[in-house]
Amino acid sequence: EKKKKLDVPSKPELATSLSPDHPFYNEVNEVVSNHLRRLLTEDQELKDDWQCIVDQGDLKVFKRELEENGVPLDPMKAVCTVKGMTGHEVCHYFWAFDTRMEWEATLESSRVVEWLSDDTFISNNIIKRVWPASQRDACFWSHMRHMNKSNDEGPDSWIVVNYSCEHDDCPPTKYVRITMNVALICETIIEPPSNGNITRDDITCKITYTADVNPGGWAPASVLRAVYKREYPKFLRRFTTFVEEKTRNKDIMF
Ligand code: 18C
Repeated sequence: EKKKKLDVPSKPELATSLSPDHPFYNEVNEVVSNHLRRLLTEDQELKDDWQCIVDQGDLKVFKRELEENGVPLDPMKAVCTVKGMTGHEVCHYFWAFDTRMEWEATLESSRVVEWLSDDTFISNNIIKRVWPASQRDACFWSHMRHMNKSNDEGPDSWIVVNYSCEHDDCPPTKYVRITMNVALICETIIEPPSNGNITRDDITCKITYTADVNPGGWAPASVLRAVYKREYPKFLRRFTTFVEEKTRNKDIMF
């Protein structure tokens, strides 16, 4: 049976509201494009050197073991499928600063350092201490954008990137500074209902999360790997449950 063409409510096309003269403009665009390029080679990567460390069906976590001068740098990747929410909603809540502490269990505190535009801000995040390592913090920009589609049939996609940066109002003086390149990419899949009226039951979101984190100095690899294996799936469950609760009785944000 031929699928009926959907009447998905239109939304304004968003590129970035960051001005092309902004000092971060080139970096933000470059980092976003690199993530998209990386996503396109995903299946190949999963076949080759990625190792699956958690498989719960709808949620899988992969890693690649990597160490530099004794510092564990294992790139992490997770894929997760959730029903009842759009990629726009999932990305919105991953990016939104005002609700970050409601789902982030690994942070002790978080503060905005500077807003660069209405889709990009810099924050300072103090991470809970993991014994026996010293306490860490991070300073990164968070950027959210809608991805332009190459054709009308493909899924609607959004991306959020959290990428480490330096800022005069956020010197790395008190804690060990971690650096990272994290991306959350979401695709919305809509199963067309026969009556044409889309409800949350017709929506599935495919999430791809990648995290390259440098713990910024000595950290015992075995402890870190055990923490990652436990914390990444926990984060995805907790975060997606949070989005589900936030969106449950609300209009769908396409
Ligand atoms: O992406 C996530 N959150 C974003 C918004 O905050 C953002 C943050 C990313 C920081 C991630 C990584 C922190 C790694 C820290 C290394 C610390 C080294 C300590 C040495 C240990 C031996 O992009 C979601 C991030 C989900 C992260 C899951 C793994 C994090 C492990 C962090 C350790 C702190 C855990 C404390 C938990 C204690 C529970 C009792």
